[in-house]
Amino acid sequence: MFQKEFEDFSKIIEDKIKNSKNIGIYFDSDADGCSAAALLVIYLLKKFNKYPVLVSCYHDVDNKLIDSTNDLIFVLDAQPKKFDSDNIIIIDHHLIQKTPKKSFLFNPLIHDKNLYIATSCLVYNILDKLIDMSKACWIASIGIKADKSEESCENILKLTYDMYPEFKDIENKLINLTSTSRNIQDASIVVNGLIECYNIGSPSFFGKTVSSAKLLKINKEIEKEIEKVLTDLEKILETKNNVIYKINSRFNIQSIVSNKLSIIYPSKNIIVCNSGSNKKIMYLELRSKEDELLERLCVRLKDLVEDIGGHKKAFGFSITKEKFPEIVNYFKNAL
Ligand SMILES: [Mn+2]
Repeated sequence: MFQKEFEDFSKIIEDKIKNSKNIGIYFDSDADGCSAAALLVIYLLKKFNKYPVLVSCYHDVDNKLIDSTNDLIFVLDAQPKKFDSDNIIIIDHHLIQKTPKKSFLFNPLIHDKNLYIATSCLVYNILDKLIDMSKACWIASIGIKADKSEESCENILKLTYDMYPEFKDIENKLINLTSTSRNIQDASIVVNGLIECYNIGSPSFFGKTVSSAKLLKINKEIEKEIEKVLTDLEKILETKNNVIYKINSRFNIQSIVSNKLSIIYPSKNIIVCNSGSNKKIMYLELRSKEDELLERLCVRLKDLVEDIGGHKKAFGFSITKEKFPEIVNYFKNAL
């Protein structure tokens, strides 16, 4: 599937890279985005000896792109809404919100809206047309497994289990550690950790190299912090049905915390807020069993928020910090 499309797109990529000096990779800070970025860096180093600028994005690609000085920009596992230019190459598998006029976009949904293929699998297949990527198959497999797209990426998974039998025993640990990217401000540490292990020659070094060991330490800190916040919130939720709670953590743990709470308290309305280490933005996570409530709130909130996303029972969005009091007031009245 897509062999011709992979090949055509690989030619565009190679041609653009050849004519660029300063390359930036903007990637979604989750396991799939980080794996995709690591694969692209490996290719750039191997073939061109070029090391790109790495910028991780957390629903804020457009905001990050404002400051870009790169003459070639890759956007992986995400898509800019405002920026559209012929020096932007997008590889993504999320719903296409706006078809770009100038940017180069590879998204399987263009061809078939029922296809589900992880971005790391797409990047692997495209780059594999240019150089042999097989040694890096385990990196693609992390993204594939984390995004649950095993069905459409069987070949890469099979290759991984054949080439790296050690992968099977550590895959959950790898996915968990790579997913720490979701909780930290700068996920390039995850990408670098993957590349370091690739250079040594085995995924089993993940957690032992400079970057990945640091990541392991951060991961433990995050787990502790989640536990502490959960204990605090459980006390509050025992007596209240609607809660707006602001976490003061430098890690983005609001989504994990609210997911766990919504399982323990499925009938309560829970809003968890946190800025992580972002100076301007506040992230809010809503959990409620009342679909209508969420829908109503979201319709009303559209003009106030920077970014909004999710499904019926779980909604996440971001606002600029100065709007926080207004939003809290709004919720207090609406709940
Ligand atoms: Mn993805």
